[in-house]
Amino acid sequence: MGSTLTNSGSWKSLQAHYGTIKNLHLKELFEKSTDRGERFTVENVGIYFDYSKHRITEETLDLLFQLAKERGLEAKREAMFSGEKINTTENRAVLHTALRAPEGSTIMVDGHNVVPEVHAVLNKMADFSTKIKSGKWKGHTGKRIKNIVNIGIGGSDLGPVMAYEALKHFSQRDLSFKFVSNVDGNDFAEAVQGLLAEETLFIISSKTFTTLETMANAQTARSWALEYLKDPEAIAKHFVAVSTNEKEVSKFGIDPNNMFGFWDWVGGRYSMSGAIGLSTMIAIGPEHYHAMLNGLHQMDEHFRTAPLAQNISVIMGLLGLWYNNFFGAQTQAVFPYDKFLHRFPAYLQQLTMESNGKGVTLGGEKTDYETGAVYWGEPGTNGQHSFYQLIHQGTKIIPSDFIGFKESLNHLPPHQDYLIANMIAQGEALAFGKTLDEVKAEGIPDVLAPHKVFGGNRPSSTFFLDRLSPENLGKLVAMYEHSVFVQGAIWDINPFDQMGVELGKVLAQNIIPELQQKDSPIHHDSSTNALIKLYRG
Ligand code: G6Q
Repeated sequence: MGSTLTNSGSWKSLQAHYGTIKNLHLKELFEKSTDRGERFTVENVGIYFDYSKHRITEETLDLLFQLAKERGLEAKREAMFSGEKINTTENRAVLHTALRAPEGSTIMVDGHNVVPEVHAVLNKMADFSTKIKSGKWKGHTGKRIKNIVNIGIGGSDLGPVMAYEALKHFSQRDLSFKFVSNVDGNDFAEAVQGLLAEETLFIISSKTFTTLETMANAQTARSWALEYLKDPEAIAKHFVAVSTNEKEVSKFGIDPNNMFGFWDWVGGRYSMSGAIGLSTMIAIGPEHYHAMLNGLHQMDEHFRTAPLAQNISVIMGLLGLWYNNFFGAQTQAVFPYDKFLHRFPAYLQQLTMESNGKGVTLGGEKTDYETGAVYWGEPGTNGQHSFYQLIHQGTKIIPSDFIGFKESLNHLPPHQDYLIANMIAQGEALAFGKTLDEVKAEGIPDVLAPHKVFGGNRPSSTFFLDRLSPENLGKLVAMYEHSVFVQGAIWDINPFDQMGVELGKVLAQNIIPELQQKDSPIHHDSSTNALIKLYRG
């Protein structure tokens, strides 16, 4: 019995190999091979990836690459890039890579090349962004737009807000950007505090244009705008849409000419490089936006063409799987040492957990192995003053990604040296720790000494790039996207559907009328009934 994965030769070899490696200490590995810190690295497309501080040997890597081959990773990768309908549960191609394909390339979906459409939308976005920037696009009363409010949730929010925050340094500072996602009315109320409707543009971002939260916020935005602008004709100047659903966009009252489209072959959480990035493009301008696309594309090409052993996303994905499936690690931490990336872990949380949080194979069998890890993180150095304690001395194994930039976007010595010194020191301390003898040698009394021991042997990756430019942000995003793909391919799950998220969209719809019609009968379990009654008052 057992799945094809756990029955495969390479899986069994990895299991046996795990037995021989689980007690090996990183200290030993580094002592045995003094150039390990250079050998276990890849430098490509401007990313230096150091994976030497992982509990692996050459043999581990060989076995992991063998597993990837045995699971058909290379063929699956090609199937994605060439537009095969690999999202089998929704019968869709998976082509976020087409959103950043250079003009002139060819990617066929259902017999036609989608690249020209992608560029037509990008050009329309650029034209619109330039009009906003120059003040040529005027609000209903003739004033220029000063505030952009993106209304969207999940994939229609996390990418845009992450990218805006990450690239703020490159943004046009006389425009303000707000992001409303939560159906909690406080989110909208706070976002529009102090804004004038005549200077405000709402971007309603929703692939389906039916999502409860976004539609509720969009209606509230319309009422808010009309309260000041009075005239329904004003909507055309103050609302634009990003969607695949032209019918619903028109029904809402947005002129389809002011709609920026995308396609069903782009998953929500993979959509930030298409029209969903409209707010990003307005903020940083078309040129920087294209630089971001170029970074994404460079990483796509790297993933598509680099041999497995030199492929950054492949190695990342396999290392994650190694800890997840053999060491029993439950979580994976991401620590960007750059404050601009403070929403990056939240963005990755959706990307990784919505994609690989699956428990059945493509064939519908229950997996007999663990799948997606819990991703979490915060920027360094802040995390060091709180939860890093558990990573250093707790009982859990938490593989960690450190992301740093050689150059800061703000030259304020000595901050950057302090920042990067901290990042490097954390990886070092996690790997090598401090023994009881070393603690005692420092003159620490015996009674305290055990508390000051750091076991070490805690794995981490370090990613170093030159600076947080739009291009490099693009590379980082694609790097993680593809590492998610690698794991999904090996686990034989579908990283591109999201039935669990869709369930949430349905469940609340049943309870809304029960909250609103206070006398209606309710037939849930006793706990749910009691909560509904409590709210009804
Ligand atoms: C992403 C998910 C989900 C989705 C939101 C918003 O991959 O499917 O987060 O992006 O539920 O959906 P709409 O864009 O359709 O409003």
